[in-house]
Amino acid sequence: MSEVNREELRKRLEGESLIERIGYRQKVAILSKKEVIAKGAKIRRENRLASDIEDKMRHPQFGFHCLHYSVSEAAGVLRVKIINKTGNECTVGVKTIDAEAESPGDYIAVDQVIEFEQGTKEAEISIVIVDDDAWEPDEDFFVQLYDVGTKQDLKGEDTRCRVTIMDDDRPGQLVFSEKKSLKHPADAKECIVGVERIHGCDGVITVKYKTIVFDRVKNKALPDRDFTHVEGTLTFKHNETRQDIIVPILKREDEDENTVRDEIFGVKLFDADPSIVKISKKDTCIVEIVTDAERKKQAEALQQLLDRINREEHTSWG
Ligand SMILES: [Ca+2]
Ligand SMILES: [Ca+2]
Ligand SMILES: [Ca+2]
Repeated sequence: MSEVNREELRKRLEGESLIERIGYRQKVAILSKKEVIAKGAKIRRENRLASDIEDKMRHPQFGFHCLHYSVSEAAGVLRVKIINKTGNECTVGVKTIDAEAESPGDYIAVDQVIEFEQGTKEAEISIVIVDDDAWEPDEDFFVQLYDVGTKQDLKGEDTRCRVTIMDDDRPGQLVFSEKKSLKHPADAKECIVGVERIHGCDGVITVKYKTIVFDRVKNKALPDRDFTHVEGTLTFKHNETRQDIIVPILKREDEDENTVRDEIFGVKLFDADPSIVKISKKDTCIVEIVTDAERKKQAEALQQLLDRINREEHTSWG
């Protein structure tokens, strides 16, 4: 649903009383400043009761007890109370209306007729709230009373009730495993750039990556000469906390055993999805292709030793 449609829907559902609505909205803005709630927490909260509004704003016969509930995603079921003000034998229809929260992804829609017996002043309906692992903003749906005969919505400020579903999932943040620059030995063919998902691992998230050339750097590494350009999308499944980007490193054509390699390029992360997933301020990992001097020395020493053994064998047996 587009933002405009949502806004229109909300206007229709929140009724005509502009002054009341502004006051209420400010209150709700404070209340619904996205609260951090523990995963799996069962929260059911009544934010605003029908008794808070003036009598003349209410329907004479039927109404909700509470006009705005907040419920955590993991609450399982929300029970919504409907009042039969006269206590007479009568019927009323009650149905849910999607807004940002939609049935059946976020909750299970209800449309039923409630039959009050003589003297019964209250009834409850149960609405199932659907839990998942995906991050979402806090989302609303509405519950509406209607006339069973005409199917028309009942008039009055207490004949619709708003339900806010509070999300409890943390998709996490993305950082490179290597906090400084990654020194990659030139003779190792694959450079592995690790990406860690921290502070939460709920739901599936993705992030794009690509290698980049540092144009203004003197010893910049170039694609097809020093490394192979790669780009793509990393997908972290639910509970997955690490993914690797693999960049093929090339042997330079002009390279011989005296060449000392020292070139740099970058691997950049961008466009995380959902966009609430933060990428570390350091969104580019610097890779330094280096000749491993220590390893080279060891290899040379080993070669000298082998040569000597060879020579000695020749002397002894030759
Ligand atoms: Ca949901
Ligand atoms: Ca959840
Ligand atoms: Ca969720």
